[in-house]
This record gives sequence, C-alpha cells and structure tokens, in this order.
Amino acid sequence: MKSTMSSRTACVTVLTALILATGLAQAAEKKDHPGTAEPEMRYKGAPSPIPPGAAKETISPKAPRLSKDEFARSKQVYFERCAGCHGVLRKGATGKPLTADIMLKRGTQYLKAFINYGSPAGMPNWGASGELTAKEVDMIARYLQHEPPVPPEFGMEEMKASWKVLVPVNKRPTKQMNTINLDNLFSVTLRDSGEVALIDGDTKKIVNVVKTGYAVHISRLSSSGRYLYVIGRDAKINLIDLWMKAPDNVAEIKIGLEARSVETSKYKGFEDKYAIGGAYWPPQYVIMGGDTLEPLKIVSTRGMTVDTQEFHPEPRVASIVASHAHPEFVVNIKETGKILMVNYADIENLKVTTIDAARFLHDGGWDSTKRYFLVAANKSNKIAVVDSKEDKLAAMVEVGQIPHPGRGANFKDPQYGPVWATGHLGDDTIAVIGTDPGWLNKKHAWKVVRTLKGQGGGSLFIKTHPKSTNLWVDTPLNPDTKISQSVAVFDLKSLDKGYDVLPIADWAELGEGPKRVVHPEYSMDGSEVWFSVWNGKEQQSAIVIVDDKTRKLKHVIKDKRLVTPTGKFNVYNTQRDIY
Ligand code: DHE
Repeated sequence: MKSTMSSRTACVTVLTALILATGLAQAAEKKDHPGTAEPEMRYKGAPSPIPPGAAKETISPKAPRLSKDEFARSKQVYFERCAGCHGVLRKGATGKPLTADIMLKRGTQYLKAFINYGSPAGMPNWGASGELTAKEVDMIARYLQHEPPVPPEFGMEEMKASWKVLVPVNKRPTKQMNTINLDNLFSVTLRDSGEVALIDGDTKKIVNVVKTGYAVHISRLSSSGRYLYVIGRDAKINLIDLWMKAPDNVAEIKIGLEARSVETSKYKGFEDKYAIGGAYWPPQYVIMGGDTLEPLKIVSTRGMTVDTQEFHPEPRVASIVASHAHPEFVVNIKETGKILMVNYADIENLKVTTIDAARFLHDGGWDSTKRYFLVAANKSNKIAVVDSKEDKLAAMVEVGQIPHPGRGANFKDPQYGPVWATGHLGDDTIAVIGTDPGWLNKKHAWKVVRTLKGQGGGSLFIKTHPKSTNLWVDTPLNPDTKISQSVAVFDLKSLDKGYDVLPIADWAELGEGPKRVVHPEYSMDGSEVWFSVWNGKEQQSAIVIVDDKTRKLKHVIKDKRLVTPTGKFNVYNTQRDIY
C-alpha cells in the first residue's frame, strides 16, 4: 500500500493534539503498516466472501448517526478489509475486539485517528495510506459504535437447499474410464477464476478445468484416491470423480458463507465413507456422505477460549486432517485454540475429545509415522503436537514469529533423527523439530533441534519428499520481489551449508506482474517439484517444474486457462499424507 503525503499533511494539524492525548503518537510516526510486517498484512488481506447484504443492519440509538447508505457501505468495507483480522462479529481474532461497547467508549475522534494512522500493535493506517478516503474513515468510525450486523446462520435446511448430486452414485463409472495416470494427477487451485485445473503429471497437459467455489482454497483426496474434494472461500464444496472419462463434478454443497477446510475419512473400514467441511462462518463443521456430500451432522464450534476461558461467538474452523489411529477427524479451532478429536464411528452419538492447545490454530501436518499431528498456533508463535493415538497433547513447541508450515516437511536429520520443519511468515527462520519420542531420539523429541536461516520472512510453504534430499522453502509474501519470485533450497545432508536460490519466476518468462512463487509440490515419485508462479488475475501465470536431483528447470506450463494458480495437490502424495 502506498503512502499519500497530501492526506497525511492535511490531517496533521488537527490530529497532532488528539494523537498526543490518546497516546497514539508512536503510531503516527510509523510507516505504512505500523507493527505488522508487510507479509502478514498481505496474507490477511483477502476479502470475506460473506455478502454484506446478508447481514442485517442494527442501528444502535446511543451511537452516532449513520444513514442507511452509509451503513450498507460501511458493512461492505468492514467485511472486505477488517473481518479477516477482527472477525465478522468484531469479537476479536488475530486483531483486537471492536465490539460496540468498547467503540462507544473510544468515541468518533479517537477512532478516526486510529483508523487514519494505525497502531503499533498491528492496525494498518487505512486513512494515511490512502486506502480509505477521509469520508470513509469518518463513516467507519461511526459504524463501529453500532452493534455489529450478524450474518445469517446456515443450518441443515440451507445446506440441503444448496446440495446437488449432479451424477447419482449408480450412474457413475464402475471402473476408471480414462487413461490418465491418476496417481500423478495434480489438482491446481485457480484462485481468482473459481476453478481447479486437473493436470496430468506425466504429460504436463491440462486434462480438465472444473468449476468450483469462489476463491477456491484447497483440494483433498479420498482414501481410495478416486474422489477429489475442493473447497472455496464461499464454503462451496465440489466433489470430483476422477474415474470419469473427463473427471468432473458429481456433487456440490454449501456448508456456510465462508470456509477453508475439507477432509475425508481414512481410517480402516471407513475409507471414502465420510467427508468433513470446516466453516469460518457460521463457525461450525459438517460431516457429509463421502460419495454424495449429503449433510449428516452439523456441529457448532462456539464456546470458551483455551486461556482466559471466555465465550467466543466466532471460533473459525482451520485445518482438518483424518486420523490414521482411530476413526477420527482432527479439527483445529482457531479462536478458541482447541483441537477437537471428532470420532465418526457413530455420528448419532458423536464423541468429541477436546484437547487444549493455544489460540489461533491454523495449518499443520503429520510427522512421518502419522501418529503425531503438528499444527501452528500462528499468533502464539507455537507448534502444538497432538498424539492421535492417545488423543492427548504431546507438546507445545516455541518457534519463530508466526509459523506457517502448510503441511510441513518430514525428513531424517543426520544428527537428530526424524524431524518436521516449518517456515515462518514473520521472520526468516525455519524451525526443525525432533519428532521421534522413541529411546534413540527421545531427548530431541518436540524440541527445536535446529534453526535454519532462509531468504526472509513471508514464507508460506515448505516441502520435501521421502525420496529427495532437498528442502524447498518459498517466500511469496516477502516485500522484496527478488525474494518473493525465487525459492530457497537446502541440502538435507549438509543443512549447515545454507541454501541455494533458484529464480523460478525468471524461468517462467512471464513479463510484468507480481509473479509470486508459491507452494512447492512433488510429483508422485519425488523426481519433480512443481511451483506456481502466481501472477495478477489479468496477467499470465505459470507452473514451473524443476528436476529435483539436478535442481534444473525441466518444464514450464503456460496456458491462458491457468489463472492465478496457487496450491497444487498431487493425488498420490495428498491421498497418503506424504510430505
Ligand atoms: Fe490458506 C491452507 C486459511 C490465505 C493458500 N489456508 C489453509 C488452511 C487454512 C487456511 C485454515 C488449512 C486447511 C487444511 O489443511 O485443512 N488461508 C487461510 C486464511 O484464513 C487466509 C490467511 C486468508 C484468506 O483470506 O483466506 C489464507 N491461503 C491464503 C492465501 O492467500 C494463499 C497463499 C493463496 C490462495 O490460494 O488463496 C493460500 N492455504 C493455501 C494453500 C493451502 C492453504 C495452498 C494448502 C496447503 C497444503 O499444502 O496443504
């Protein structure tokens, strides 16, 4: 975000006294995003897909006047710019609570200064940066003093109304009807076109582009590898049958108004039986039929936070994985900081074991044995380790600033035995954590055994493969384009030697655009690693494929249908949790 000096100068005289009086002088001196590193701001910047019109206006008599139009416009600005950090209900998430009682006490002048200049604790300077006009700042300052408009609930009736079985189970193929090597198929998120591209990993050809939800987020595979589940930010789940001649949608459903996670049952005897979706709004998870997406059980996640034990009305569902030790889903709840072990053996009498972890649980992955799940409590700068066999917290590990592992990377450290690694959004380190509590490596288990230095902050994903000796670390949200457009690669046999840098975006030869290099993903046999070169919506993007052994460019996939590719999910590796 650019700084507009004219608006800053115009406001300065009036506001200086106010800023001093309210203790915000420090904020006024700061640059564009006081207290929040740019990578973090970029990451949280995506607008909430909740239609502002769906949330009813709630004019509070004590709050300053706001016209109907201003209310509607403020709602939109809030959902687009603020809800990601402060929550839809303004109860506070990674940003501070902005409830009407607190806002009324602050008053319009204070809030205007705050919105204009930001705060050292992380609030951006929306006014001074020119992102919001002076009129908008004034409007939002008044809006925040009214009760927050509440978006509607989304229960069984709404889900059933949105649910479509496009091809009934008995009309689907009984065997694979195409000649694709499905094990090496990649499902590629086309973020801004609301689609996934299915790419044949052997031929590098696009097999089909399938319509999915808005700003589609992740893909996951059923236990058998036949079904692909895709979730959009608008909470739409698409079920794609990979056995069809041209793999395509066979069912779809909406599980709420906003969501990020989907997973399927993988325990012996329950393969392909259930799917689960986790929603941001309403805060709930839903268990569905695995081959139809029929909604079967909806469970709210509203409840008490793990630390202060206060009620939180909007605890969003972050990552979900299927346990291999029990018929359970591991469901990570962001704002309450609790990990739910949801046993699906008898969904009429659902048993849920609640494990206390830490706030702002986000993404994570299994250790190499698939007994321990390691999940980032990102704003707590911790990794929580769950023992899925005992249904207990095994450890909380302090790491760097805002860990963001994706699913993380498992490998054998020459000195410390089996380890799992995560990069960070907020600093340039890579934390390597011992994962073997057995007698041989016990003293290293659940400790940071090494801290590697990478290219910089703004890292989102880290990856290796059991057959590889490379560790790849992306940095797509680093403000320096040299860093965001390249990738660091470490040699697992000599980690102390530092890293090499590969100029992935240059290899794509795309011309103009942000060209962020994001999300390394291995081919089935671990011989290739695929990177997305994520460009602007109107610009050309690409997938760059690197030979893992030689670290040389192997292939570039360019196609006008590849609009804003981000996550890529190889069928074989995703199905078996290999990373
Ligand atoms: Fe993601 C995983 C939430 C922004 C690409 N992202 C996840 C998961 C969650 C999540 C909860 C874990 C799912 C699971 O494992 O079940 N992501 C969020 C957000 O709330 C956030 C911060 C803001 C938003 O508006 O959505 C966000 N994510 C992004 C992006 O901007 C990324 C980089 C590009 C994009 O496609 O939108 C992005 N997120 C991804 C990817 C994964 C992911 C590729 C899966 C990684 C994997 O290897 O499993």
